[in-house]
Amino acid sequence: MIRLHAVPGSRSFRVHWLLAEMGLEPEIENYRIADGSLDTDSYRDMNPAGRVPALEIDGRTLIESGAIIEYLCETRPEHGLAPLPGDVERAEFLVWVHYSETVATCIQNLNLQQVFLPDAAMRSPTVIGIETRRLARSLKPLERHLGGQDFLLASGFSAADIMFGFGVEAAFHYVHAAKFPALSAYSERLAQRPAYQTALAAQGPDTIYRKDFYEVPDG
Ligand SMILES: N[C@@H](CCC(=O)N[C@@H](CS)C(=O)NCC(=O)O)C(=O)O
Repeated sequence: MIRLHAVPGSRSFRVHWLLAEMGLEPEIENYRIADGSLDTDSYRDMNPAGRVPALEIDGRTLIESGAIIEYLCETRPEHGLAPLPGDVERAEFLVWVHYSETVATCIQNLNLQQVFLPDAAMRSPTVIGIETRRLARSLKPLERHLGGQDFLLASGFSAADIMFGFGVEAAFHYVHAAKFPALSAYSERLAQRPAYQTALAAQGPDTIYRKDFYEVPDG
């Protein structure tokens, strides 16, 4: 049994997508952010921080999307979705897997300010402006990198693209896709993958964003 604890549109999509690339179909337990469903004793027994994803697999419960991605690639190497220790691209793979969290943290801070605070008066235009600039700055080196090759690794698609690709799509709620043409093309390339489509259809509709784009408010 493989069970994924998920919020549609969140980092749990990374795990769902990787499982689909491996031809694995998890049972899905869906939650919502900010409705208290992650804030229960039984969920915190799985993920003490009350976050998604959590993945029940191989008789254990794993948390942290990056760790889950690395674990799945190492325990299921036959899918060839990551360079393993000793491979010349291993170090670069690990850098991109973890850099994806640098990008995701900016998005998470913007989600809190722009989506989850219940009252507009609680938002800080200063913080939103700073985080939007930090997000754009963290994407710029990727824009250059992906202007020259189709995927993060020169050898082709890998699980690093799953870690990062999820963030690129979310980032375009806060930075204009037109300013990042290589990343936009990359995001579309990833979205065409059959496994991406499978996971997207199975996860259910995004429950996070209510608008396509969130401008930095005046102030
Ligand atoms: N580094 C963790 C971050 C997990 C995380 O923060 N997930 C978000 C969704 S993308 C969440 O569960 N947020 C719920 C909350 O902040 O209450 C990972 O990669 O799994």
